[in-house]
Amino acid sequence: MLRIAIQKSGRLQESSLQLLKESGLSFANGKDQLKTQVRNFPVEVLFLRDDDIPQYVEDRVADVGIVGENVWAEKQKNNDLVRRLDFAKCRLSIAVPRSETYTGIRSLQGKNIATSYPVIVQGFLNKHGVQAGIHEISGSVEIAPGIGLADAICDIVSTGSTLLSNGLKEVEVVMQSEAVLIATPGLAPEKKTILDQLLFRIEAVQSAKNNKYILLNCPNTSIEKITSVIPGMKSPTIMPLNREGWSSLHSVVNENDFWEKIGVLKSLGAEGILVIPIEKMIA
Ligand code: PRT
Ligand code: ZN
Repeated sequence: MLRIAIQKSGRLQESSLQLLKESGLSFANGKDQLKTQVRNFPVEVLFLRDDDIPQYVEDRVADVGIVGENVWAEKQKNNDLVRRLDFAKCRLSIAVPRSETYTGIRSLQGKNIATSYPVIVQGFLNKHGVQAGIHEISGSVEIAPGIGLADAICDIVSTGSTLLSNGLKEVEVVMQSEAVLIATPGLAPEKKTILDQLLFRIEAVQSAKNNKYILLNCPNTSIEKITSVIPGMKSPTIMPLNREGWSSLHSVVNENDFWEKIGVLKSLGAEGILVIPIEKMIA
């Protein structure tokens, strides 16, 4: 039995549940439950506050957990980062009042920085040889300069609109973050086997999200060039069209360079291009 801790409510909750469900785990989401048993896989899901998850994983109350990389880095618990999960992407940044002149990290020398991430901020300042005061606060960090509590803040930024509406500007990115799967080091072999099976499934879900199935018609003379643009998993499938000199070509294309490749395919004579989502992808 593997115990997985996820956030009880908040920004990580929905995507964490979705990832487990897309990995084929079936369980009741019970809003008021502390834990639930997965019906079709040897896993128990615990619902906790995100800040508590690294400690619970260190204490082996949970074997693995899903948290923001920022929380993992701040807590410095005995946790291995097993995999990045590609959701809840954000950055931890330093911001100062917009009216302030900022010429570089040296501008922070002697200043007071309000943050909920004192460990990460201290590490960042040390790395750059800057001495500044750190004022730890647990919430509403962005109002600190406005009420005279600090000269600068370090907080999570996603779109930047919170900084903007508080008269602040982002001046340093301290770290990029996304949801990560963490695990207690040295899992028992039985738990490790279950985790490996789960990771296999997560990988299939993630690859599927990052790729699309693509079908197109092309003149036979272009098959070779098109194959080099979209080689697919092993190689594309080619089927003759009921029209002399033409084929239907099926392959897989990555989400990241999708539009660029479509342009190239069109210039190589591809027509009738269909792009279809993939549910699971196993290499
Ligand atoms: O109750 P619990 O302790 O479990 O949750 P929490 O309130 O501590 O955390 P929660 O749910 O707010 O965030 C969980 C994790 O989501 C964080 O640790 C990050 O890893 C990640 N994440 C992703 C974010 C954001 N995006 C985000 N935008 N966490 C917080 N924010 C906040 C930020 O603090 C700021 O107030 O959103 C505001 C900034 O957003 P923009 O879009 O205005 O820039
Ligand atoms: Zn929290």
